Amino acid sequence: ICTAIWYDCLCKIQHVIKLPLCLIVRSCFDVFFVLYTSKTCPTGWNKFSCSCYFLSTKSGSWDEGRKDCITRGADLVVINDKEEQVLCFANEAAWIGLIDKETEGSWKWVDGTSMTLSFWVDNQPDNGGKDYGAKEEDCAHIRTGEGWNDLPCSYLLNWICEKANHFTV
Ligand SMILES: [Ca+2]
Ligand SMILES: [Ca+2]
Ligand SMILES: [Ca+2]
Repeated sequence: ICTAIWYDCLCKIQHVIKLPLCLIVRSCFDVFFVLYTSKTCPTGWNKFSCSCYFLSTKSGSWDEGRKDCITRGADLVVINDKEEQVLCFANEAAWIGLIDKETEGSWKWVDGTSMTLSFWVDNQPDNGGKDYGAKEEDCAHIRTGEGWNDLPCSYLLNWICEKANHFTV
């Protein structure tokens, strides 16, 4: 709810100062108005809020996906809110930047933040890698038109990169 209030606030501010601003809401009272670095995203990337997004056409392990994103000046997507979650629904299941490799059950984003808001589908994460001949499931992916599931990191999926399109705060 507070996200909607802040977005409304952003609209009003923009009317006054006429600068291309975007809004980063980390929590209700942890909010930044930041300036876009560019009005557009690179070809092949989708613009949404303060970031640009890229869905890979290839598939690979979670590590391969992350490496590819870094090569593109981005990283695997960090899903910060419901709007971003909806945006990331794709026709392909895809890796996101969320892992519990370090400590089982303690999910962390690639930007170093802990997972607070989550969109797991029912009965996930189950760390049930045995179904795939692996020991564990430590990498999260977004299912087609659904929420998240954990899978063995070596599994081959597409991936979603996110590139910040604003000056850092
Ligand atoms: Ca994000
Ligand atoms: Ca796990
Ligand atoms: Ca699972």
